[in-house]
Amino acid sequence: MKTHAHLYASFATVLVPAMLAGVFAPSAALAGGVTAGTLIENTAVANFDEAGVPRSINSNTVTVRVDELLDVTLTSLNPGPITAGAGTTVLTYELINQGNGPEAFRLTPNTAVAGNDFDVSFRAIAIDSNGNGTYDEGVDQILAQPQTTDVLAADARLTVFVLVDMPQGTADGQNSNVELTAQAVTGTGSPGTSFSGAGVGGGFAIVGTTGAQANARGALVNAAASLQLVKSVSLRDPFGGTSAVPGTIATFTIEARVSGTGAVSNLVVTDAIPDGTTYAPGTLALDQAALSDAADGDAGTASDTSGIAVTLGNVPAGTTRAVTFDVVIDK
Ligand SMILES: [Ca+2]
Ligand SMILES: [Ca+2]
Ligand SMILES: [Ca+2]
Repeated sequence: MKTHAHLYASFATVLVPAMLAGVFAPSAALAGGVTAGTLIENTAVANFDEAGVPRSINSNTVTVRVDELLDVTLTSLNPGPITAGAGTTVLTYELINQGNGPEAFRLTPNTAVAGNDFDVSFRAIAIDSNGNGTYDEGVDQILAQPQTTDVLAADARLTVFVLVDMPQGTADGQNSNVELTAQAVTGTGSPGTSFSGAGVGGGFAIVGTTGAQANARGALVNAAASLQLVKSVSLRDPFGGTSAVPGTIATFTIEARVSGTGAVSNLVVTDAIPDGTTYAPGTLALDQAALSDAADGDAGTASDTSGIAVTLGNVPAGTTRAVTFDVVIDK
């Protein structure tokens, strides 16, 4: 150690970045250490007096080229399970090239993680081309299979999106995990495994402590809204009773009950006017507020021939909407 300390103190050690010939750029500390391909040159100096005259001689120079370390980390950027509904869900991961040289990484998704309540279907892997941290359809690049990143510089970070689709029939509150694996394209293996000639400048590429591969898990929970449609009828006969005779007014109530989590969208309730009855004009109502029979600005239409239709649109879970209308039993 003393010898080394002396050599450094005498400026006999110089670092020559092979990639940037002639340019010495003191860089921030790299995760992977000194940049791959760097030449570490070392010349010893001896000072002495010869017959009272100060003399100095140099040793031969020893040159060591720094090999390339292959290391990678991958983390999920979703702080907890993503609440996912029908359609596509985006999980976000961050890949960091922890090596000391340029490297591309192969990305492999696994949607069938042990313990899943259900498995999502894999759609695509995209990279955050515009670097804003969120997935932008049509802007962020979808990777072709086999999904492989561009070559990333040492210490470069890349935000990766995994797009998955919710299978139909998944119950509210069910959980699923999606695992992403990143592997150095040059090779993976136990730490210390070396690939001759595969490193920067034709040097060795050596697998680092991460094994040159990493995986991370993102989680999602299904927020499913389910719809129940319940129909009931009450009767008022011409005699003040509740018998079903010609002339009896039948009031139908259709309840749309949305439960679970999330919402249903584009909800439209329709009903035909039963044979043997006639629609009682002006009786259509939604949650006891009258709707006009005409197709106009409100949510409802009604006629004897076409029946009733009420547009409810987006209805959040935990909501019940009630549509009512009257028919008269034909005489
Ligand atoms: Ca490389
Ligand atoms: Ca983006
Ligand atoms: Ca209307």
